[in-house]
Amino acid sequence: MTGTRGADALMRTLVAGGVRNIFTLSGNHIMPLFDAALDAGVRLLHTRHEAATVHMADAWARITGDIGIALVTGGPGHANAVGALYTALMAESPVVLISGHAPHDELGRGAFQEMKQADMAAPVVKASWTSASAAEIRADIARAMRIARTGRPGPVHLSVPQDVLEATVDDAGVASAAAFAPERALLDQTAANAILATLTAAKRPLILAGPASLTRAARARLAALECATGIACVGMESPRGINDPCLGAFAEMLARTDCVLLLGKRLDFTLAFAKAPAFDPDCVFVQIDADASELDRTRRAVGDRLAASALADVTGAVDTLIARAARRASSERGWSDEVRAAIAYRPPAWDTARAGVAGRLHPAAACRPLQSLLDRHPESVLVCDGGEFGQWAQACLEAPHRVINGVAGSIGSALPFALAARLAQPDAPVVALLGDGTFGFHMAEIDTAVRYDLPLVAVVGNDARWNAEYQIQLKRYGSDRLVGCDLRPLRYDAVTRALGGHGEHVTEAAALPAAIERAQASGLPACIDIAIDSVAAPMVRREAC
Ligand SMILES: Cc1ncc(C[n+]2csc(CCOP(=O)(O)OP(=O)(O)O)c2C)c(N)n1
Ligand SMILES: [Mg+2]
Repeated sequence: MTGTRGADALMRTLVAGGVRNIFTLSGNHIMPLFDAALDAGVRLLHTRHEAATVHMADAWARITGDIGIALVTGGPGHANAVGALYTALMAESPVVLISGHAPHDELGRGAFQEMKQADMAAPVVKASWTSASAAEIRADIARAMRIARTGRPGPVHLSVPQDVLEATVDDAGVASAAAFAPERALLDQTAANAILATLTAAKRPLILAGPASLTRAARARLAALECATGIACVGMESPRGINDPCLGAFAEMLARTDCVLLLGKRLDFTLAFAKAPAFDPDCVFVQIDADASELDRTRRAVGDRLAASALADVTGAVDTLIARAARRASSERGWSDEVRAAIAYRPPAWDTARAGVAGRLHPAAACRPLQSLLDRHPESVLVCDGGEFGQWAQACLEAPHRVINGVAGSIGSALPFALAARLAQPDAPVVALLGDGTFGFHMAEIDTAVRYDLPLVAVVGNDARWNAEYQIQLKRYGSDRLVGCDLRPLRYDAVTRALGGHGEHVTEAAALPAAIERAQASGLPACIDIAIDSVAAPMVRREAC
């Protein structure tokens, strides 16, 4: 019989949905898909750990705005990938994880690597299921891609049993473009008017946006909304929430606001659950969110102070608000200017911060010289991850694209993120800053970057310590109760050289600019290992300076 192999149907459906790159790690169950990729013209970028495939798909999605696809084998390969889905979920990043799976006809009989994979992924994705047959594989892929981008974006999991991939299906039934298109919930005009009226009546209003609004394209739309309303639009994507050091002295302003629009921003721990002293007890809320559960959560937290709310997608809602907003009079915009100034504030002492020990740099001194590299290109990418050093990096540096480990607060993703970023932006500098502990999670991906010729600059703040946890021990239990947080002063630049990359080791501030230039000019994946002072993450308070 003529027909198409399930694996080929799957690959062609991905191509029809716009997919050109897949981040993967091989395994028995998915070999039909590797084979099918050859004919479908899909590029397989094969990595050294399944979690890295998901992190790469995540960064790819955040930078390109397209869906990121990760492909792993069944059982343990799938299990390795699942943890990384949490980062994508909390970052609201549209990723599809496709996992091989034991064949249907062997399930319950002790099949090789048999596992309840869909159940395992379910808590960290928007939807999770196992493809029932080859006849359904095209619809399954289109549905997974549609769900990933519908409403609040996020990851989706599909398990594909080996017999589904090897079966032959009818040639008909190719998914139409409409099958991939996300469903859109538009903002109702009456609700838009009510929300804008509440904001306009307030003296000190703020608009808070969630992680999906922190991509480059979404930030541009937020800036347009800020311009149209005259109200400061603040994106939040850090587990440190209102104390995110890259928001400067923003916490001071939040405590004074009298009206907040939660624009796809969850009212969760990152906003101290709307409690005083983070918020004024009389602060009024309005909300636009794609998830009814988020509107319920806000109502539970603030009761009647939720003055108006609407179920709608953020992207479209921003356009509606821009179209209907009247800009605040300049006499009323002083508050928004104050908010912007607070966010931009950094303690002047950072300009001259020096390490307390010889042969080490203060984290601010290790980060700041990188800004000139990031400023060289309109598409440059800043990646931040890992502990106290990552917080310094986020507070000190900015770039057109910023990819951070995000609300999940999960460390380890920086190298896979940077690699995918480079693939997405082949001509722009990609700079990843991470702690020494964090570098260890995925350092084998340097090899992947070498194999695929993806130069990037990874800057390791090396304090031979899991410092973020060390700082917690110090504060909570005292200096005589430190345990389990020391690392060896390893040379990650040497590790990088051994893997085929370029390495630099820096122990004094004066040597850093030249090391950055050599790393960037090497044309290789590069690591600048900087000996840093083991100081706590910054807490920006204006009265402190
Ligand atoms: C996956 C994961 N494991 C553990 C943690 C807990 N954790 C958060 S920061 C941190 C220390 C990171 O150390 P390093 O990368 O060296 O950065 P430093 O804090 O030393 O600057 C740890 C263990 C986490 N957030 N995520
Ligand atoms: Mg460290």
